[in-house]
Amino acid sequence: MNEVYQSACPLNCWDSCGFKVTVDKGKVIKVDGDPNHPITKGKICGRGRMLEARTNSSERLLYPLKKVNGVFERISWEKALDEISEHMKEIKEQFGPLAVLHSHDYANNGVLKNLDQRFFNCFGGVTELKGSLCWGAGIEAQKWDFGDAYSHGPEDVLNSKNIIVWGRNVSRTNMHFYQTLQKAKLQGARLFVIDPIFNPTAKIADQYISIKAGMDGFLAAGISKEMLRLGLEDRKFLNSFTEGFEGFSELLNGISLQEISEITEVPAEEITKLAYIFADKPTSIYMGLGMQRYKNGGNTIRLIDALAAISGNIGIKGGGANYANLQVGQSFQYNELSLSNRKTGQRQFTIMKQAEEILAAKSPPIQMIIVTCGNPLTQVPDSNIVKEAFLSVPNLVVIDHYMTDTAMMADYVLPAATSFEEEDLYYSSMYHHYVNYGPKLTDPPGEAKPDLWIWTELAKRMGFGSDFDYTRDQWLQMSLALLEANGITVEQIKQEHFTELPVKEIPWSDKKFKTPSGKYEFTSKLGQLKGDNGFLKLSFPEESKWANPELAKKYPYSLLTIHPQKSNHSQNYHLFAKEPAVKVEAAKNIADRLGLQEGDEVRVWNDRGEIKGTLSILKKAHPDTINIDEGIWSKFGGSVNLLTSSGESDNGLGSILYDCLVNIEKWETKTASY
Ligand SMILES: Nc1nc2c(c(=O)[nH]1)N[C@H]1C(S)=C(S)[C@@H](COP(=O)(O)OP(=O)(O)OC[C@H]3O[C@@H](n4cnc5c(=O)[nH]c(N)nc54)[C@H](O)[C@@H]3O)O[C@H]1N2
Ligand SMILES: Nc1nc2c(c(=O)[nH]1)N[C@H]1C(S)=C(S)[C@@H](COP(=O)(O)OP(=O)(O)OC[C@H]3O[C@@H](n4cnc5c(=O)[nH]c(N)nc54)[C@H](O)[C@@H]3O)O[C@H]1N2
Ligand code: SF4
Ligand SMILES: [Mo]
Repeated sequence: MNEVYQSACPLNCWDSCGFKVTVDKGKVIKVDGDPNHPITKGKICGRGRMLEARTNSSERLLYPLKKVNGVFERISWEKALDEISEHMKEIKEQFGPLAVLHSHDYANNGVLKNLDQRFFNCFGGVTELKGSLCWGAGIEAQKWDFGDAYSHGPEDVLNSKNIIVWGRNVSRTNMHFYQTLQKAKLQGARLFVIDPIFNPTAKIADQYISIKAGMDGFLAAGISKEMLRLGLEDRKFLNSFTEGFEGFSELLNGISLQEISEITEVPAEEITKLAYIFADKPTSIYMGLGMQRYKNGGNTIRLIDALAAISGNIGIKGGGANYANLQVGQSFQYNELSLSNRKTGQRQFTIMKQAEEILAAKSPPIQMIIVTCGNPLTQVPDSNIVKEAFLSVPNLVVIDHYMTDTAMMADYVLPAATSFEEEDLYYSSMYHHYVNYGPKLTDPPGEAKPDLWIWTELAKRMGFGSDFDYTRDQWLQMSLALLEANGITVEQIKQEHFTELPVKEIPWSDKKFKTPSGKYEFTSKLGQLKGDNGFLKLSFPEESKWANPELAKKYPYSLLTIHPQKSNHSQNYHLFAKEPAVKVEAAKNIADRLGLQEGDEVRVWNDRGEIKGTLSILKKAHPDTINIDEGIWSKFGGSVNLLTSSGESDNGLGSILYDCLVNIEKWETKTASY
């Protein structure tokens, strides 16, 4: 008999959907949306549905594996865990705990996935990763401006007169927001989409603004400049609640509208028109993460924040510089879960430069890498160096569901349970503020085990087993400690399947900011504390004709590597019915210039690497723009990160994945001429 259970999507995504999962004879057979979920209301995407295939695929890792003479052999859990813990003890003894690197990302939004940190802290503290490939530059930017990165509640956009979707691929990456946008439009809101690619959200916009990749900070500055020229700024907000406005205004005086138009490749009249739109309040900005993955990414987000401030669209209904919603994650108690006070030492590499740092590390050298919830060989920039670095380390342990490109390089591969095979709570700090319950619905196949079981077993062997001697309920209770006062308990969430977290619907409505001055800071004191002068800057992407004309001559095209429609990063490609292949999407002007036709085999390259694929012409993309979706495995022609740079954003904490110049040529002709 089939049973249907309420559950939750674990994937790293804006939407954090509620699920209805059908189980038949101990097997998940269908994943659907939960119509009772207040935000996601029964609708889910293909990636969510594919979790059924991800759970049941015959390619799942079923047993621990050890590489012997270059070949994987099955090994018992006992032996694998004994050997790994012995290696860890030896390494700690000889080199200290920092000789172990924990390389991870956030492939699973489960609260208890963070217990990996507890394990490593109890070990004495390992080399950790800081910053984020995903949203790091923008988070840091909003901390400088507002004191933190908070968004409005998901329904508040219905109060906006004008909505600016700025570099967010809403219909593909944030489907429930797309539905709310459609509703807002029906109610009369005007929608503007700013993006180098004419994406499906642009199709429903009242106006699409096509922009040169990486130049959004200049556009925001241009709109601010026009607002000041036309006297459209919100003087009351500026005078009462901000600091450092004079510095910003001076910056704007140093550049003309004409120059801004030339740099952004947006006509001056469009910039002026946008100044009026921002003055016609409330105007909300919904930023995506694509546009801050550039060298100037921090300043880009800061300049957009500054525009929201000048126009007085902060802390009001229907407004906001919406980027991330860290209030959601801050509801949970992570200090006690992670036991950070157990660290005896600390060393951090940025996630972007982990490979270079591994290769350079001397005191101590990296002797072991443990990879959890991440696939660095595919997802971390500059794959050739990532490969070299990971292969240079004597012990590589990868915990995953599948034999990924990273797992292929490992010395030990440990098979993990999927979200339907263990109990956890799921939330995302990107969009809405509900936490969802995911019960254990089935047993893992073969000998696959939950990550938490693996940490617990390793902890026992390492001599800190008592720090892991808790039941799932106790762990979950620990994570909810801060919420008890609001009456939120494990029992309640289990019963109700989701719960609303006590966060502000309209952040900053009291105009009390979390900055050192308590005001909105155009000149950031936090930035100054961190060694920057804190001023807003008009700066270029690292790889652009403005910053590096020589490079731009050799590599004239901007390469974006945006998130794929049907896969969450690298997680689904191997499960597609049709074998995936690299699709190279290029703006029409490139095809016209080079005489390329739809369907041609092309090569895209720069000094870091090359990739081959099939050309698809984008009729409406911004000139000189190319896109190859990220996540594709090497066996299918990837990864796109063979081309990307491991540079760090201006504020040090973000990636510059889209700050990437390339060239392109037809490939068939090339092979024929050899
Ligand atoms: N289908 C799907 N959905 C996902 C994911 C997935 O892998 N697949 N991943 C999830 C995760 S982890 C994240 S972080 C989010 C990301 O969600 P988004 O921020 O929506 O995704 P991105 O693909 O990073 O890029 C968004 C948009 O930025 C545009 N863009 C790139 N460069 C620029 C620029 O310089 N200026 C402007 N204005 N726009 C630019 C791109 O053309 C694209 O339309 O999506 C989540 N949702
Ligand atoms: N070129 C380019 N690169 C990018 C991006 C881009 O836009 N362009 N986007 C960046 C962004 S926004 C992000 S968030 C990162 C994502 O980077 P990653 O998180 O590394 O990517 P994923 O492919 O989602 O997942 C990594 C692995 O985690 C495994 N996994 C899933 N759940 C679990 C679990 O519960 N336990 C364990 N042990 N493993 C699990 C999956 O099987 C998968 O192999 O990629 C970044 N890289
Ligand atoms: S991947 Fe995102 S949109 Fe799709 S089901 Fe999961 S949370 Fe929902
Ligand atoms: Mo991400």
